[in-house]
Amino acid sequence: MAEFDLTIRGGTVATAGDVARCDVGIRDGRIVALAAELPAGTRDVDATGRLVLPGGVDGHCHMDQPGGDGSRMADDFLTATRSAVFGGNTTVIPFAAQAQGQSLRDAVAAYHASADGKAFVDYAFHLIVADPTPAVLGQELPALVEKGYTSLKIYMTYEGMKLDDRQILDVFEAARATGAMVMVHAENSDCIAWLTERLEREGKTAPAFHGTSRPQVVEREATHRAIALSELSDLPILIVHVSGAEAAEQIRWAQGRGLRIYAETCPQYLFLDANDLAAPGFEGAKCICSPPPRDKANKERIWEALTNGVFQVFSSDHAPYRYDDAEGKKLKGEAASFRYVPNGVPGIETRLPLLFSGGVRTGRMSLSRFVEVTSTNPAKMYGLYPRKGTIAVGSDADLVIWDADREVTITNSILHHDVDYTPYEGQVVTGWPVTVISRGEVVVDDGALHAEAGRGRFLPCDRPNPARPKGTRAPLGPSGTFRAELA
Ligand code: DUC
Ligand code: ZN
Ligand code: ZN
Repeated sequence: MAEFDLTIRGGTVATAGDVARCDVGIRDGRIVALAAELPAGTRDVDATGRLVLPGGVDGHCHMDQPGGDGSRMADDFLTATRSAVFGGNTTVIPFAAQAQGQSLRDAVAAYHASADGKAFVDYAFHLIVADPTPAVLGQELPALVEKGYTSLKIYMTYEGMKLDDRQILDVFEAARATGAMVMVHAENSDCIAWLTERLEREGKTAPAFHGTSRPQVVEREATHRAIALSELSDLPILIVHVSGAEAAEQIRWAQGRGLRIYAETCPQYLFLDANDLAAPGFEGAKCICSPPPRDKANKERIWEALTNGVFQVFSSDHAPYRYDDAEGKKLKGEAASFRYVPNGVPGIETRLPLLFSGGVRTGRMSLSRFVEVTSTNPAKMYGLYPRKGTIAVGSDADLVIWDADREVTITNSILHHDVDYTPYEGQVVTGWPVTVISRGEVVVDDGALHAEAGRGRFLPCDRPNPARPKGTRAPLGPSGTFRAELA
C-alpha cells in the first residue's frame, strides 16, 4: 500500500513564509510530508510548472442572508460554496446574522440549517450582533464563543443593524471578556441619512449618487470612532472593507500609536471605481456596495495599504444580489432611489484571480504576501490556523494548484455563483486555480466539480483574542505577526 493517499508532485509550494520546489504527501486528509521528492501516492497529481498554494480562506462573505427589505441573496450555501471552490477557496467564513429581538443562539441554529447538506468546502461562522441585550452579551455570546463562534461583526450603519457608541462599548467589553474578535463596519449612519435625504430632495437618485451619499469623511469619522472605542475598551478590532485613503490613514495612525487595529480590504476597492457606479442607465446598481468604490487615486492608496502591511486581510465581501430581479438590485424598480438598492457585489470566485493578476503578476505584491492576505492571515485572525491557511505537516490538505500563466477573460458565463452578472465582466486576468483539493480530496479539476454538496464541514474556531487581565496590553508586533502575539 502506498505511503500517501495523494502525492502532489513537481510543483512550487508557496506559503506566507517561503517559496520552494516541493512535493506534498497527503494521508487521511492531512499533509504528512513535504520534501523535494516523495514517492507516488495511491493517486498522484502532477503540478509540474504550477504553483501549489494553501487554499483560499475567504474571511468575509455572505450567503443566504435575508434582508429586512424584501431582498433575497441569489446564493445559498450550495451555490456560494460551489463558486468559492472554483475560485480556489477551501474555507469560507460567512455570517450568522441576528435580527432585532432574535436570540443569537436561534440565529446560529437557523444558519446551520441553511448550510446543512449544502456546502462544498469547510465553513465557520462569524456572528452579527444587532441586538446586544444583557442576555445576549452576558449569556449567549460567552456560550457561543465556547462552542467555536469566536468572531462577530457589528455595524455602525444600516437600520435594524446599527449600534450606537454605548452599545458598541458593551459589545467590546463582552468580546474582551470572552476572547472574541470583533469586526467593525465603519460608516457614520446619521451623515449617510442626512446626505441621502438632501440628494433625494434634489432629485439625485441614480446609482452614482450612492457614492455621493457615502463620501470618505463618513468612513473616516466612523473608523476613527471605532478606533477610539477600541482603545477605551482595550480590545483589538478589525475594520472590514476599507475603501478609502482617509480611513486607511486613521488605521495607520492607530497602529503607529501601538493600538491593535487590523484591517481588511476587498476586490471592489482595487478593481472597481466610482466610474462603474456611474455606468449608463441603472447599470451602476451592479456595483452598489458599502462603502462604495472610490476614485482611481484612492485605489492606489488601498493597494499600498494592502502591500505595505497596514491591511492584513483581503476578503471578497461576497454579497450576491441578482441585477435583473425584483428581489435583487431592482427591488423597487429602476426609477427608485439608490437607497433602495440592496448593497453588495458578488466576488467569491474572482477574489483570488483578480489579486494574483493585479498584485503578483504586476510585481506589486510578492507571492508570499498574496498567500498571507488571502489565506494565512484570515485563518490566524479567526482562530483556524494552522489547521487552515498554510502548507505544513499536520495541516488539513487544503490546496490549490495554480496556473500562474493562464490568461482568462472574466465573464459571468464562466462563474459558478447563481448571480446574473459579475461586476468584473470583461476584465482579463493572468493566473487561475486549476485544481482544488479539500482535506485531501480533489474537488475541482480543470473546470469540473468532483464533489458532493454537503461534504464541507463546520469548523469551530479557537479564540483569536484570549482574555488578558484588565489594564494589561499585549505588545504590538511587526505588522502581520498578530496571531503570535495574541497566542
Ligand atoms: N456592505 C455590507 O456591509 N455588507 C454586504 C455588502 C455591502 O455592500
Ligand atoms: Zn459591512
Ligand atoms: Zn459584508
